[in-house]
Amino acid sequence: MTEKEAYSQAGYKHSKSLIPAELIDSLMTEYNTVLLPSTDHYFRQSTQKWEKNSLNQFGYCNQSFLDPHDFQGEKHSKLVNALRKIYFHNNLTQTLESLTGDKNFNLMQSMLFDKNTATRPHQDWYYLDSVPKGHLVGVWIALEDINPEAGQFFVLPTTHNKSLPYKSDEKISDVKYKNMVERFVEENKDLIVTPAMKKGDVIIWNSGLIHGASATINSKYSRKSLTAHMMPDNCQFGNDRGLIVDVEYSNYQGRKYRRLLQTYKSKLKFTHSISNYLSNHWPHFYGTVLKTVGKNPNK
Ligand SMILES: O=C(O)CCC(=O)C(=O)O
Repeated sequence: MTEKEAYSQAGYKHSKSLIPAELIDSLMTEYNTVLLPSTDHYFRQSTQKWEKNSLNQFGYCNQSFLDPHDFQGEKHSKLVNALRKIYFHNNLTQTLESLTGDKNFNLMQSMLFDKNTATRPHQDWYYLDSVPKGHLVGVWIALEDINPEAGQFFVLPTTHNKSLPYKSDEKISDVKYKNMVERFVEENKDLIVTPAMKKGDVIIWNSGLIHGASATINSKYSRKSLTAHMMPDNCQFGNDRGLIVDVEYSNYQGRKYRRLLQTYKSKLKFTHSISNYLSNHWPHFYGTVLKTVGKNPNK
């Protein structure tokens, strides 16, 4: 079986030593000197809120950083550059192209983790995917050798072929959706694979593959890692709940990344809190309100 066939069958691939250590070291220098001590607000994927860094007793940032590839301001410029060198590295680009057969991958979303946040299992296509579906890929990059007690990234091979039917409230409330996926994982524990990740290793997965992160066993261990979601240029961007998004791109050395202009505004903090509360506690009411104002209720 070729690597491409194995990827297509399992829905993921663990590629060892793909990202050179010196690129990771440069990124970590910027992380430790600029981002970790920063007192700015950053938007957090895990809480969907703008928050300042909160550090645990071992000095690791409790929250992940969303879309650091497009952080604004001079103070972030070296960090942003170090990230783009990793995300657009030839080794990664070539691996993506040879596994999927797709070309010209654009960077649609990124995340940086200092420690495990025990991400609940999900399929990416609920949140973001190519249109037509199934061409977006997830990328997980180890920025250090990951200790098994840190809490580990896991996948459920072959589940990218599985369309989990959403009930109407699961389609709007991501908490209810994740409860449903968690029940599936609970019933299919024997499928779980937890690759042992060393610094520079990468996992690549299809947007339909169920994945998540296990609980932290010992919080003295960090779990420094990056993720990216990348999509071939010839697709539209959206999700499998019917959303299609107009994307604005910027360029980095001939490659395209989604322009997000992540800058904190206190009004946005309030708006995000309200919409999160409503979508998870009153999904049908929230869906009706959004439809009334002409918005797609599926985020
Ligand atoms: O690293 C993690 O904890 C999970 C990341 C993830 O699920 C994703 O990027 O889709």
